[in-house]
Amino acid sequence: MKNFKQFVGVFVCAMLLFGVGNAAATTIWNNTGTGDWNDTNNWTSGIPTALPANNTAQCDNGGTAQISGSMVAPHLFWNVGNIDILAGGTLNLGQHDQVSADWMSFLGDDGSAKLSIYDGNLIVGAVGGDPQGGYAFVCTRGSWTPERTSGIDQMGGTATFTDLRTVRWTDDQTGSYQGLVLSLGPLPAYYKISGGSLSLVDCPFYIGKEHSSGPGNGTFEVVGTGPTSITMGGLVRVSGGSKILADIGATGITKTEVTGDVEFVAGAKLKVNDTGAVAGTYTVMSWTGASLGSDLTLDAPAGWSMAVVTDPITFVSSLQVTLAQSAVLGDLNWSGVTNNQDINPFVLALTNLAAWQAQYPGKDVLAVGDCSLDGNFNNQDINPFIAILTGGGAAVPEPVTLSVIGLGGLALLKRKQKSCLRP
Ligand SMILES: [Ca+2]
Ligand SMILES: [Ca+2]
Repeated sequence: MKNFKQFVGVFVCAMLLFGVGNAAATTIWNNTGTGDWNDTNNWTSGIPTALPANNTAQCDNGGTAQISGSMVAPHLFWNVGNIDILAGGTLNLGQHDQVSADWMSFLGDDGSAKLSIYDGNLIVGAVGGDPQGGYAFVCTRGSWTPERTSGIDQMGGTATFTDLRTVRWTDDQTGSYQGLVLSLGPLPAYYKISGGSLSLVDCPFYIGKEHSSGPGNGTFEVVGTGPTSITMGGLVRVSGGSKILADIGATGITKTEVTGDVEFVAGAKLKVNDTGAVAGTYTVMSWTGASLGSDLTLDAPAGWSMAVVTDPITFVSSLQVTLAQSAVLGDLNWSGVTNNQDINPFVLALTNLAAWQAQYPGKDVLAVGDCSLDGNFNNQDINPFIAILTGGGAAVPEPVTLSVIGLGGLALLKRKQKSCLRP
């Protein structure tokens, strides 16, 4: 009873301090299918409004809220469900001018959730002076139910996180984790951007954040399919369990700039996507007035090697890596393995080298085609190529019938070439 009295006392004091009108209120999404955010029937207590009314928007039922107008939610607690920000839509979570006020938690304690930005706007922070807001989580520590993944999938539009940076937490965390946090601890979370603009204004970005239960498991993935601009102002820290997937060399990424420190914690990965890789030297990130510290594990696609050009420890103005593909003998289509898929490219290279080079620009035909290892690529390489394909070399197993058909074509080619060579 004593505790209860204390509780009542605290509650009454709180009511006196903040007033009934300002008491926290929650409105819960009750549509298990897909519905309009701006439809009061989809909420238990009405459409979320700016303070001081409904200041928490919550969803636990797996439904999808679509936003096509200008909507606000001072707090977002989307445990299980989805939010789609459509063309012309804006979700503004910047409603406070105080720390620890703007926040969103896609996982909370109960599940997984996803926010998709199609062609609208997401605003977090951006109200008041300095500081302007609290923090933004994708996947919190919550209760440790395994196999939950939450994320943001940005295909266009804008996402802006402003000045989420001030409060330090000192419970079982290491230092501060205010800012945009992708995964706090081992539960996976991601931010995938394939178009639009992502801006972190004076806001740290934790790609994974170490927790007492383990390293963070965040993935920041940049896919170069549309015009994409990424500006990260503040610390960018990639935890030992997390990674940046960079589709480097891809078209469409117009700007990637970091203006704060970059830390790769030991074991953190920079991984080049498996598709669309092209050999060359790339600037993965560029920044001003900052240093890149600690360790970095490079992880290239199979058959490729990646090396840091610039020293990741010393102060540099950019992080550059070279990407090179290792040659496999007989791999005429540069897929990383030699199999029957290489027969047609082999025939093409022998009969029309210019056409082969047009199909595999920048590739060295000798490196893969000189199966006789005599320094030339010509019909003398046909038999050694067949030997590799049929198991005489380092070829991978393949369906027998396909091989026989392909090899029959090669044998025909061989006869033709011989007849051409002999007048
Ligand atoms: Ca191949
Ligand atoms: Ca040769």
